[in-house]
Amino acid sequence: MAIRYVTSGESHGKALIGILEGIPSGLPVSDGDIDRELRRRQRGHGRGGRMKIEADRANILSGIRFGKTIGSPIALLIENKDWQNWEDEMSVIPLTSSLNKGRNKGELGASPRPGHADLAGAVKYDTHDMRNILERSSARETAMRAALGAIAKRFLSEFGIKIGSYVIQIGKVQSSKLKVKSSEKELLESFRSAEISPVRCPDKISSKKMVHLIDKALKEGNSLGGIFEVFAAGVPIGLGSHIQWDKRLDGKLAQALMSIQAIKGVEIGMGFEMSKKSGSEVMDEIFYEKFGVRSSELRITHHGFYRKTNNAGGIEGGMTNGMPVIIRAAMKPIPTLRKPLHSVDINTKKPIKAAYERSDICAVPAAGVVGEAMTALVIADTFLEKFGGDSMAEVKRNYNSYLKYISGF
Ligand code: EPS
Repeated sequence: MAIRYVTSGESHGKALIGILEGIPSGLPVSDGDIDRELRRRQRGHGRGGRMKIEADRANILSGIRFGKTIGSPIALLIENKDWQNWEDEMSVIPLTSSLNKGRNKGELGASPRPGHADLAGAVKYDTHDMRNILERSSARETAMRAALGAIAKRFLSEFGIKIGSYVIQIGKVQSSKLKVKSSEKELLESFRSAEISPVRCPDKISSKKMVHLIDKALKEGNSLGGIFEVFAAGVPIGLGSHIQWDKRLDGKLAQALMSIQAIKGVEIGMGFEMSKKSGSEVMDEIFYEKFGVRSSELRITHHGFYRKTNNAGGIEGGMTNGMPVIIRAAMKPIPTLRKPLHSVDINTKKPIKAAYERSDICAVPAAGVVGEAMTALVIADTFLEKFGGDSMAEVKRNYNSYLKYISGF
């Protein structure tokens, strides 16, 4: 592992904190780079009232001097603006009863929400106050992942690697652009279209249908999930390795993506669909052109080998094969529902309706942005494992020497 990071913070606590270690010295990073990603994560039709309260901004506490990394751990802080409404409920010190006036705000009572961390967490951490669990299991934490991922993206951009995402399904509405893409041009076009869609979906007609579906779910007190696709374009051949289970890049990406709140499935490239087809239908045939592929339809591979299809999603044997890396992640519908479901009172053990507190209706567009961050952190880590150095100049020397080597392979 070349880079490591941790986050801390509760959804309605004072702030989120993140520490990222292992980024070489000499990388230009500004709070603007980070805030741009934070803003992208906050958008998306279907977010609840909370996003009107927060305007996430990163406060860089350490690791950056005069606009560049110095090789030491980078610490970030994102304030929770909503905290001022929860000071009593989230008090660090014990409250006297006179201070305890806000105690019932967002009271979950004793009714765990099906699909949420409430019940398993309460039993595991020995508490009947499920706020102790939900505050940390909340997807609020993903704001910090987006912030840390922004630094990883900034690092990768120095090597021409671009990470993006778009939504391909919300509820039953699918985008018409489902085929796994092989060309960077097509990926970047989809990305650009997604950036101006209210649901981050590249095609306009499906976007409209998705917005309509979310509005319907809102009226019905329901919630929706969906699927987003993340890509990493410009990735060199040979990141990750076949030699050990925990060195396989697809395994690392699956864990990173699966760790995002509410994600229930991850596919690489054609994924599950591949299992229905015969071998000859899905393998990406290998072609060669001496000076690398220059066509705008196919990526410049830095070496002569290329594919016309990308069903493998850019990964074979746990290693990048030079094609864009494509990952899909499926998000379940948000479990907090105005339409109450059956649950059991954890004190009386009697049937009860599940609690409702303010929540989002659909957060798939935001989850895609978080997926980009997690992908960037994994790719940056494997990249540094291979081309590692303490300064950007050293990493660039190592990388350029590899490019020279593969061009003559
Ligand atoms: C979340 C519930 C909602 C979301 C929150 C995740 O927050 P609240 O309970 O304050 O209304 O808005 O997401 C964020 C705050 C965020 O920044 O993404 C949950 O229970 O997971």
